[in-house]
Amino acid sequence: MSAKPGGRTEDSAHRPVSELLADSGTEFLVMGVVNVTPDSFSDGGQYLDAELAVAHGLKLQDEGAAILDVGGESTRPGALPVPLDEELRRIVPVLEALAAAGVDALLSVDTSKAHVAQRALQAGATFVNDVTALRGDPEMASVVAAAGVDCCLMHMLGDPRTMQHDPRYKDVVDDVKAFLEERLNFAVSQGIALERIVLDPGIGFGKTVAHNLELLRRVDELVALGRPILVGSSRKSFIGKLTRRPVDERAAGTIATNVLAYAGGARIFRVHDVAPVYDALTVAAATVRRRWTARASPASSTT
Ligand code: HH2
Repeated sequence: MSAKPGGRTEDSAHRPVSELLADSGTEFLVMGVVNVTPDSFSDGGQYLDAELAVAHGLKLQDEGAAILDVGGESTRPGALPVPLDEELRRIVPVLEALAAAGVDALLSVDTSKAHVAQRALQAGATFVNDVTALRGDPEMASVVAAAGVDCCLMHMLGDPRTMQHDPRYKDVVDDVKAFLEERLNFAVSQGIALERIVLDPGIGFGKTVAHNLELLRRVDELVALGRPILVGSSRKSFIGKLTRRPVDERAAGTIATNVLAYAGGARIFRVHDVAPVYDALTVAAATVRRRWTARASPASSTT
């Protein structure tokens, strides 16, 4: 298992993700998506078997993922909630096996249920990715605070059943920013350390194509909140609407959104196609930061 720049070292499991970012040398982290679900919008059913999910996670790590985000409940528009036991049955064995395999990547659990988060933390996760930003379960904030782990607070308008029904904002960036600021203050008031918090505009969660593009174009305004911004645009339907590509042919569109968001100051990128996004961000980061590490290339070339 090779650790790429941005991956965690042996004792880094409990270091804040913001520290890992600062030490990454590239100032970006790629979060690889491991969906253990039958119905996720882009890869539903592909990794429902725990062994396949683990193999997929290991592959994503080798491709450059510094965080592996393991989820057992789809949040696609119209998705129905998954019972607690079923969500546990899907994700706990996968997290345990990844931890037992000694992965360098941080393990993240994509859940809005406090009990699932708690079990995931016992199984080796150190990052709670809660798309409800601590609103879905009243116990979630105290689970994250007590464990002293990282969490991601994401903006969503409504819930997955209703969020794409005519979403409206006064100004989408101002509204999302105000929401994230309020959630950030709430999380800190509940005892979650500021340096453990990552914020996410929730691309595709109650947003039109125009809303998503506006958020990507003005991501610097969210960066001004002072916390690392995570962007989860990977393969989402606005990319399909712009390119007319089916869900498994949206890597190029995904790269465009991530590189632009990186240039605007976003730092964590949740993606399905880790290898091409990692390469694109490596080149983007070298360009923006004027610093890079040259690696031996398979075929030497001077161009
Ligand atoms: N998007 C999805 C799920 N979790 N978490 C964060 N923080 N940000 C996101 O944008 C985000 C997320 C949806 O993508 P996916 O997991 O591929 O699909 P599904 O929810 O259908 O499983």
